[in-house]
Amino acid sequence: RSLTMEKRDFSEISDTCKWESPDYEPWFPVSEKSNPLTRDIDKSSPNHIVRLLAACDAQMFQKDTGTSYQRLFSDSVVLTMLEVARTVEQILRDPEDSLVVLSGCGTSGRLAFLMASCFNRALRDRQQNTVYCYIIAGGDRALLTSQEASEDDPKLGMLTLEKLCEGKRRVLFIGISCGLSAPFVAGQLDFCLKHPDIYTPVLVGFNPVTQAREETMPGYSLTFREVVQRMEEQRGQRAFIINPAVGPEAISGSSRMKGGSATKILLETILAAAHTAAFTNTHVTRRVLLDMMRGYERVYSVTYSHSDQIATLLQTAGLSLQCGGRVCYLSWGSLGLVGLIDASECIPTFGADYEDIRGFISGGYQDMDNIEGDLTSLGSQFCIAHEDFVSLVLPTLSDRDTVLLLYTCHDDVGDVEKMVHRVREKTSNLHSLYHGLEGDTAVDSIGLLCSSVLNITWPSSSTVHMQWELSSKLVLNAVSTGSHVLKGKIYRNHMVDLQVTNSKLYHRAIHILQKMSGVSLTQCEEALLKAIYHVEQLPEDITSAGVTTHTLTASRRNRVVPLALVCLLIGCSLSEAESRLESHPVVRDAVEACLTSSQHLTSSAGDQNSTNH
Ligand code: F1P
Repeated sequence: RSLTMEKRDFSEISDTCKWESPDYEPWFPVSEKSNPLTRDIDKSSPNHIVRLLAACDAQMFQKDTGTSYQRLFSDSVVLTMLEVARTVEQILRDPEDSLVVLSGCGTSGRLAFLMASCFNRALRDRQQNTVYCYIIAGGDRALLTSQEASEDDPKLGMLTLEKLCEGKRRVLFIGISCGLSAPFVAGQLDFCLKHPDIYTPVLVGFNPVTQAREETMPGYSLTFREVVQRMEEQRGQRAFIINPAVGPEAISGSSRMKGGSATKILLETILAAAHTAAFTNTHVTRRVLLDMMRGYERVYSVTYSHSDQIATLLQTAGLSLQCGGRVCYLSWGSLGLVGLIDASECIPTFGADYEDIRGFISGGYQDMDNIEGDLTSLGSQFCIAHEDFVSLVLPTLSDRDTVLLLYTCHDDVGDVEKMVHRVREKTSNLHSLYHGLEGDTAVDSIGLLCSSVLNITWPSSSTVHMQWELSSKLVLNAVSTGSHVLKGKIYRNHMVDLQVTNSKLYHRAIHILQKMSGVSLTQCEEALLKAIYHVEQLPEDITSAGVTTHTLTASRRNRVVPLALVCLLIGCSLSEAESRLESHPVVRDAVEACLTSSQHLTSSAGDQNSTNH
């Protein structure tokens, strides 16, 4: 191996642990820090992007390194998981008037839905009553679109929970907020603490409790951190906190990636172990939990052992996006939900159009089994069945578009084959991700019709379908993130053109501006507000308005952060910034052009801007 390769490997190893140092971006919680591994991801090749994503994902499973951070496999984390699993086990043994509620915002709410559906299905298969419910801020439409404003409403969270649990005797409430930050979830946790006779709250997130959000919430007296402190006082008896650190996201703050994967790993481990114990008349043990989590670690390794094929997919999808084409995930079974979730997240994460990356699930809403049922009438964005694909997308499909099939050996291969033939009439840019079982000898007639095939073989187990889901999530996250990186949406490892639709994203935007421009937070906030309201001077009624007013206005505007950034970098007016952005439609190019012209490149774009914090 060449010396440069070895040097790079060495620097990757030291970058892997760098974020754990107390001096590394100390003003950010782990979930918002930028990952030292990916600082040049925006300039990387498809193969290297996959390698970087694999290195970031590996941080999820890193063992305790003796720092102040607890990790997935830390004793304290596993012990709390054990206690929660035993509580679920008790509910399964005596389910009368009891509920296990999984709740969250954005990705966390989508995963709550995915897991509640999966474990209710497992109960139905055993002819048992279902006990799981999900809550997602913004209701079912948030499963497919971004409804981030509801995330900021603690009272709404509380009322939704109260209504759902009316008349129940016992409720285990699992609130998921990767950043320990969503007001919607804080309101629910607080409500549980106030009604300990019925509710036991569990918080799942990926920051230490000392990094829980401190900002006040509209119309609410407590901060997230104060709610967490109250939970800590009850910890281990009436309240549980599961919060290992999994390292910063590959794209800063993009908690749909590791945050989502780790949520799935932790909660599926807890729930699956509780099911096994309750239905085999045993008890959940530490070893069972550890074995399952190690199983997920193997899913990670097996999936990324196919890095070359993942890179091919990412490159193809990137080319489609670059030339105005579309990427469609056509999935069968529960992989359909994974596809829908990944695709829908591209809209808020990358400011993508819903047609850029779009998911379709074989049986549509029948397969979804969501509370509010068929949402098709809400608009074409909510048309998710394969028949919708056939009527809305297929007629105009061409080689510019990428189609990715996701299916397993449990799905109706005949149905997959029919779809393949229809797609092939329009494009040869067809790829497949297939999960099979060891000993599976079926002839791969579908693969023969695809330009690339990613076949993964798994040992048979009762939880293999959940492993397929995680594996598919890793692949799709890599495809959607990597293709947007190739499209030029990312600068360094920041998504600059983010939608400023809630208070977390508002503050993230200000910090990105600060990091890129090197000027004070106050100046950055002013520039952001000018871009949001499209004014050159800020009148009193804007400066005195609350963040909710700002985010509501921002949700109706495009490219506010790039606009503010250009203004800050070259000290120009909004209209000049607009024309500069027009001449550089790729955000990364626009930022670089400004940095070069203002000679900020060496002095202000670095990571050394801490002095202004
Ligand atoms: C919830 C969330 C994310 C989404 C975006 C806005 O975050 O909706 O899922 O990607 O960042 O916030 P959290 O409460 O799980 O930290």
